[in-house]
Amino acid sequence: MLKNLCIFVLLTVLYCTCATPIQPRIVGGQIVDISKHPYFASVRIKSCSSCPYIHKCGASIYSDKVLITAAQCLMNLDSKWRIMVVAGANSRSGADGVQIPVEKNVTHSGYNFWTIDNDIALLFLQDGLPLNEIDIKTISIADKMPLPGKSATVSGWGWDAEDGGPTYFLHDAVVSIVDNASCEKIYGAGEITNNMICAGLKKGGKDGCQEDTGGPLVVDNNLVGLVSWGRGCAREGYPGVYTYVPSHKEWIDKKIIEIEMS
Ligand code: 4AZ
Repeated sequence: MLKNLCIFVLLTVLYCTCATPIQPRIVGGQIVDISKHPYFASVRIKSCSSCPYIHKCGASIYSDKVLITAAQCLMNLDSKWRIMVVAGANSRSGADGVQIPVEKNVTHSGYNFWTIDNDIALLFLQDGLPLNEIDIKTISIADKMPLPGKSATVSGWGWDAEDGGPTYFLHDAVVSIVDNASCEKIYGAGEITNNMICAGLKKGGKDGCQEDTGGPLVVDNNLVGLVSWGRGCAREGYPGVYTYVPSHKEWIDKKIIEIEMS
């Protein structure tokens, strides 16, 4: 009888351990396969010749040779440090996916460290990405501001909580667009510029966080935002603030022509 009870208890413990769903990631998100976000890429940096490349930021594939990320991601990089883009990968530090070195990067000249305005940069790859219809694809930039309340998806390998840690597998979360006027009321007059867009849930719980920076916020399959800043991560009443990419479309296309002609 006692033996049966022990076996029952053991099986119950085993069942509970194995059947517990994998902890949600980003903050309040879920693990997803890269084929759900084939435009997503990781920006990895190495700080010495024998150092490994380490994930730093997210990025979006705009063409086979050009990616869009946040200006923050390229700040304080020593000229000797090397940047690698990894596309088509599911793991944060594994060897899966395609790895291509960055040949040149361009930070928006209006990027302001204090106000985080114009938080955008371009990465030009040494070789073209092998685009396909499965897990390495380009994304177009949205041509208008999504309506408040519209669902938007943020993805990345960033932290799973404000005081949490990085995640090994790619994850995403669905948040809602918050209009700029409401967002400005939350963060203070003048804090939310026309180059920013906010998204989150009133009750918090879902958000991008550290090391999701530069990664895409997508509405109806178009790129709307880049993870940029916010008060903490996923706090109640504080949406995440994103670089509003459509306001930089002209700058992006102009820079690409300029660099590709040079
Ligand atoms: C960060 O530290 C950071 N919740 C990124 C995104 C957000 C907050 C902080 C938005 O890179």
